[in-house]
Formats: sequence, C-alpha cells, structure tokens
Amino acid sequence: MAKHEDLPVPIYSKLDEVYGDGSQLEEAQLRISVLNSKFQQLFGHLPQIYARAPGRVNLIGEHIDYEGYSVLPMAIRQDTIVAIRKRDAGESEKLLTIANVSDKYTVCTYPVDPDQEIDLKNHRWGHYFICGYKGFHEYAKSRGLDISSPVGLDVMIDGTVPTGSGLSSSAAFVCSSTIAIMAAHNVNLAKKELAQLTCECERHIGTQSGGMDQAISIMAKTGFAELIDFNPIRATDVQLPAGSSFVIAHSLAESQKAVTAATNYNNRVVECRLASIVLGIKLGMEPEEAIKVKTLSDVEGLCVSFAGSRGSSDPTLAVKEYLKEEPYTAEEIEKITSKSLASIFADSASSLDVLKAAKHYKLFQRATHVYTEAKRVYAFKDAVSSNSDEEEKLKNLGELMNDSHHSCSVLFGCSCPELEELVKVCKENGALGARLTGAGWGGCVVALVKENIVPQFILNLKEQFYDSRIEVGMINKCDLGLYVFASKPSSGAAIFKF
Ligand code: NG1
Ligand code: MG
Repeated sequence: MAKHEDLPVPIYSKLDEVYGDGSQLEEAQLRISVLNSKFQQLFGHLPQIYARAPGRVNLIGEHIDYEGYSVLPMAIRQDTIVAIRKRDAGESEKLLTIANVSDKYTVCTYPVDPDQEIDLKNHRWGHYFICGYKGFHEYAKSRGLDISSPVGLDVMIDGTVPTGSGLSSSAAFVCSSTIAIMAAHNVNLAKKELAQLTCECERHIGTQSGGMDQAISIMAKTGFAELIDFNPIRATDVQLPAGSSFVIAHSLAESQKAVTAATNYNNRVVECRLASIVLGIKLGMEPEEAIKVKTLSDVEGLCVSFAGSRGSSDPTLAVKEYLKEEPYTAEEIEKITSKSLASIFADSASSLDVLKAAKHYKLFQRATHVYTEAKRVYAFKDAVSSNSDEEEKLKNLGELMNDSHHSCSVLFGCSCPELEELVKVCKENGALGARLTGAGWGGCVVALVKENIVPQFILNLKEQFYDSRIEVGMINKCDLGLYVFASKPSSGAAIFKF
C-alpha cells in the first residue's frame, strides 16, 4: 500500500467527503454558496475548481522545524477555501484578481507574471496567493511540466482560521492557493512533495519558515496528530489519549509575523545559525567550513561527541561549555568567525535586515531552547504511546507542555504579557499543561484539559480572561467562540470539483 505522504491530494466531488456529515458540512455548504454567488457577481462566471487547506495547532516542538527537528502539530477544523477559474487564453483581461468573501479584504490584482517580485515593504493580503503562484511556476519550470503560457486567474477566498493567531492562517492560505493553482492546471503532486513546495512558496513572503505548517496542513488525517520529520518530510500518526482535549485560547495580542520578521521570527533563525557556527568552530571545525553550517541539528553530532567525553549524550553540555550566557555583540562573533556577519549572510536579504535591526545575539539561550525542545517532542510522543495509566500519561504530557512554554518564554523570548497571563489562567483552572503555540509574540495558547471539565474550563477563561476585554470592546461577546474552543485533530488539504 502506498504511504500516506506518497499519495496525491484527494479530489472530491461531494462536500461531505471532506467535511463529514455534521455541523461542519452545513457550514461548508453555506460557505460554498456564498463563494459561488460572490464569484459570479464579480467575475460573471462560476469557479471551475476549489481547494481547501486547514490551519493547525502545534502541540509541542516550537521554533525547531527550521533547525531540522521534528515537531508534533495537529490540523484544526478552521481552514481556507480558494475558488478559482483559469481564464481562456483568448481573453483580453490578463490579471490575477484575488477577492475575498469578507469585506475586510479589498480586491488585490497582480500581473500575470510568474517572475514578479513581491513588494515586501508594502504588505498586502493577496501576497500570500502570489507566494503559491510563483512557487508553482518555479516548480513547473524546474520539472519541465508542460504548462501553457500563463493566463489570468479569477480567485475568491474564504478563510476561517483567525489571522495573527499562531494557528497558521498564512500556511492555510498559501497551501490552498498553491493547490488551487495546481489543480487549475490539471497538476497534482504527492503530498510530501507538495509539503516541500508550499514551504518554499511561503518563504517568498520574507519569513525564513521551517516546514511544519505546510506539512501538517497537507498531510493531516482526521483523528490524529502527526509527528512531522524533515529532510525528508515524513508524517507519523499520533493517537492522542482518550479523555483528553486540547483547548485553544487566543491571547488577543495579534502577531503579524510578515511585518515584524526582522526583529522576531527571522531574528531567531539568524541567531540559531550563528549559534551553530560558533559551536562548530569551538568544537574544532575550521571557520571557513563552519560558516557554511546552516542549523543547530547540523552540529548536534559534534555537541554529542563532546558530551560523550564527559559520559553524557546531552548536546546542551557543549552549549554550556562553549557559549556564554551574556548576549554576544556582532564584533564578538566576528572575532570567532574571522568573517563579517554581513558577508556570512550576504545571500539572504531578509537576514541582512535582521543584522541591521539587531543589537545583540543570545546564542546560549536559543541553542539551549532548540536542543531541549527537540528532546521534548520525542518525550511527548513516547509518553502518548507508553503503557502508563491515563492519569499518569496526561500528567506527563502536561508537564512537557509546561516546560516547552517556559523554554519559549525564558530562553527563546517569543512570549508576551498577554500569553503569560493566559497560560497562568489556564493552569489555575485545571489545565494539565498550557503553552503558547506557533511563532508566539501573541496569538494563541494551547491547553491540555481533561475532557470532562472542558465546558467549565472555557467558562472560567471567559470570566477570568475575556470578560474584562469584552467590556473594553476588544472583542464582541457573541464572537467568543472564535477565540476559545476545544479542538479535535482534523483532515488535511483537499481539492473539490462538482
Ligand atoms: P506561525 O505560527 O504560523 O507564525 C511559525 C512558522 C513555523 C514554525 C513556528 C514556530 C511559518 C509559516 N510558520 O508559525 O514554521 O517555525 O512559527 O514553531 O513561518
Ligand atoms: Mg503563519
């Protein structure tokens, strides 16, 4: 039997094949009918084909995918649907027109040009579609696929993943766009290949992302979280313990990753790379070789050998020995590398932006987070499949989540006051574990809660976290369900054609 990741994206002809037969189906039917009528109104035609891709919640393994380490997310029910129509070659109008069912998003148009540059200084929501457009054409070119010359595309989007929430609305958008463009050209790919492609697509937005979000959005299966490995991308089903539930709660601090990349996300990618280079040199690599090192996983072997000389296998021993806790200045690092930071990162404009904005580099803290977090992912997977009784199992999982949050907050510096408050409220109300999820600096918390207390837990969060914010008008009372909800592992990306 073909492995799940070797299969292409499923193509359905009925909505219930992807949304089941419950309340989600009714909602999906309504969404499709709104998409169709707005599509018809704007473009004078119906769409030819649809693609959907879900958001995700990461249960554990934060900020380590871009360092080559495995992570453990699950897809959520909220998704993005892209309705698309490829214009006929003869039609005079040659534009990519991207509209949204929500009036919040004004129509964006782009030229029909796969080589166009995305204007990163002027962020527009439609840029995420262009990420998929550019990526698909690059892929087609590199594989010599027979794609007729580019034509106009009419596109209408409907997304239900809250934006800036750490639930990967961006990957849901990029993945569904890429798949829709692909399907409109009668192309389909193996999921693992598509996961790789969509990860590269999203980098066109200027973040140096790992591949977690796209991989889970494409490879998810109903009922399972997935352990995602990289190089090569692979997904292993993880059955979460019965009697437990993951509650997602929004801190109401929005994290606009594409806008703050230089000081937040990409800054951490650069710091991790610098930590790998410095570790490489201290552990005996020639500087010329070490500056080619990309990730902390590339120097883990050296760290473990060092630990071995002390009777341990823990890579953080090398971090403790060779990196100092005080932040490094650029000059201090350049003394070690004998090369300027600007020349090390000369091939990456977004890294050069990081260097311009950075005052110092916390190499010890970032490396310690990455190595310990990578271990926690496997400890979590082992705890799920262990034979210990349910109570013990949940306790272990909760502790790993708490440790992960602490490390994100203290070592990786990607929390914020709102997230800290919400994690505390979750723990005070019976969560076995609670942590920020996704990139952080705002967005959501994920809490492990015994299933039988979920309704009371959510009520308590409402009283202790949300009511005061409803009072000052940050959110509407009737929208609370969008900001705090229990989530079950949902299905991955799909194509529909009716
Ligand atoms: P979000 O939460 O979507 O901003 C980001 C990255 C992931 C991963 C996490 C942190 C993208 C598309 N996603 O997620 O690859 O690094 O942060 O674990 O950049
Ligand atoms: Mg994102």
